Amino acid sequence: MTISAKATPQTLGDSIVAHPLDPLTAEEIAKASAILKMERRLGPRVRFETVVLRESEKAEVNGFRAGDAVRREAFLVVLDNDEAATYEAVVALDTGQVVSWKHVPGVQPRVMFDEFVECEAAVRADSRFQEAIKKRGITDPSLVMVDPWSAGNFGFDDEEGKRLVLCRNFARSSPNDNGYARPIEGVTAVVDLNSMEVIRVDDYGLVPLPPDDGNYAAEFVDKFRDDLKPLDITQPDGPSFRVDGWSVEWQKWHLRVGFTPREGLVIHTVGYEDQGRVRPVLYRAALSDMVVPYGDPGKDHYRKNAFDAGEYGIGSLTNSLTLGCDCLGEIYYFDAALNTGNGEAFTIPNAVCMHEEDYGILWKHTDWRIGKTEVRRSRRLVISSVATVGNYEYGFFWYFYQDGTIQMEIKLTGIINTAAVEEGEIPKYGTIVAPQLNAHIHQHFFNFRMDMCVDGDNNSVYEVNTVAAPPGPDNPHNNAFYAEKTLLSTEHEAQRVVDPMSGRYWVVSNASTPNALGQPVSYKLMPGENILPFAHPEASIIKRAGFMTKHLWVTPYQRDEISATGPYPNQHPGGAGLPEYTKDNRNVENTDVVVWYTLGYHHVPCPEDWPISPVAYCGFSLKPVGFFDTNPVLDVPPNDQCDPSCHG
Ligand SMILES: [Cu+2]
Repeated sequence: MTISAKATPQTLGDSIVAHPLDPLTAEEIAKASAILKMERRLGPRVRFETVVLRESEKAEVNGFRAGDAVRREAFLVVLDNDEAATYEAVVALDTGQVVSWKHVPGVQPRVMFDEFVECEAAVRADSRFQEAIKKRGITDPSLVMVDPWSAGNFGFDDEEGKRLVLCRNFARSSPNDNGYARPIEGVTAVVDLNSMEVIRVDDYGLVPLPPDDGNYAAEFVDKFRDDLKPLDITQPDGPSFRVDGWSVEWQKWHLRVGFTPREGLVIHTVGYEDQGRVRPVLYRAALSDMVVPYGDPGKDHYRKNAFDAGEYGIGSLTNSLTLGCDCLGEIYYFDAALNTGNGEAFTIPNAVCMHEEDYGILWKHTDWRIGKTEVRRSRRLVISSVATVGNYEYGFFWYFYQDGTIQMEIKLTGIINTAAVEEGEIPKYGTIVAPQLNAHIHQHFFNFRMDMCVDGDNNSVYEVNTVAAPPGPDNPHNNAFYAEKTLLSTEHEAQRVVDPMSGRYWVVSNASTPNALGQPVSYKLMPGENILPFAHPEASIIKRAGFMTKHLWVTPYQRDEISATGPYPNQHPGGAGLPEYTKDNRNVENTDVVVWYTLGYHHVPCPEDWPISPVAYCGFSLKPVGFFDTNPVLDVPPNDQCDPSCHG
């Protein structure tokens, strides 16, 4: 593990590159695109889906020392709209050369932001669409909100090979309206994104617009509650973390922050300082993909599911965060440099927020015999970003605790997706959340890829279940129960689901560096709330998002196995990603393992979700179990503000 806090920075363009894992700078993005445009003579009909850092081989990263020359390569994906063809390229930024150029047949890159904008304009201008909305009393198409949905893959011959989106539409009386309050039920425009033409407008029949406007913005609230007193978070001496470029040190933690347009926030090279060295835990962690399958079988609602990372690029949809609103206190922000559709760079200022939070008590004990209490306060480092994907907001919060715990918490908010129903209709596959407004039942599945390195690369994964001992001579009082550890030695053995009733968790262990008690040093993956998909195994979405069917997957590290859904989930027929990676049932014992955790959040909507959902939470933790020899936070000092009487 390399920590580059004292690296001598290298200048590339106007920005500083100090480490091989630093995300591409805006200058590097523009340069990579310019090189590719020139070398491959790319015309104006070519869109840039991806311009990202091609991360160096792990050995090169681990061997990197501060001040070493940093080799930089960009990975690009472009779509030629005229040829309907996708190409991958690698550009060496140091030499200015295209080092690889490859046509990738039969795939669709994700839907790009520029395409959203152009697509909305094309739908509004289409005469068949204007006719369909006129039937519903809507005369101004410029006020219609057009939401392009990825088309999925349902094996329809006329869709084969076409780059399609399904546009679902909503009526507004002003641009400030809640766009999701009045679905134009039953009208779907199907758009070919290569030609940017509306190829048809489906009309499933008239349903009236729901009556209420569902407005929630401050200007629509008549009276705010008036009993909130100020709550200020101040750190007069500043925060306790140190930042150098993308490198962060805080309370024995060493890590790097990264960012990509597809995954959003990435955490690299996480280690914890212990016994005079930085002990590695995680080489790389990020959301690998996610999908939101909906449960309504009617009209074209059965096609509603969105791979928000793989199909839309959740990183490129990240919010620019605001101090005092999104984040309170002493905040450090990272900006994200990303590519536009024409390969230029743009920056999302304040894309990643980092700060410290008081997190209640860390540990405590009162010895009543001597009237003495020892208590310490817990603090956590929070590194987060929030993305807006159509109607929904997703916050991704990585927490680092002083005791070695790492936690991922997802915050789900925003506006639920809606459909209109006839007055008095009680829908089976949804909930009425406002008059004539139906919110369909759905699920949010996330998969996090965690390239583990618990005290080094030679790791093994075990499942731990707690077992009740059977009655008998060993258990004469019938009280016995114990934790049973089972090695998961192959990819197929390591495809597992949660079992809260057995207290199930999984541990990633390194037997080559036992702790002082002789136990293999380990981290456990502690699941939180979880669920499995309800779609039938034959459903298109189960084939396309096979990762949902297991909560745990383990693979041996392969540089290009990055996404649970494979590199091109958009309109993919299925089978890619984890099901394909694990086909050969490779060994995952005592090797460099990647742990993939699937997390399902089940959403049966309720009226309180409307017109905007208060944050719902879900997540998981990585906790040290025998990684340390003892409680690692005995050295956290008592709080300055602690009343002396507390200590007896
Ligand atoms: Cu939901």
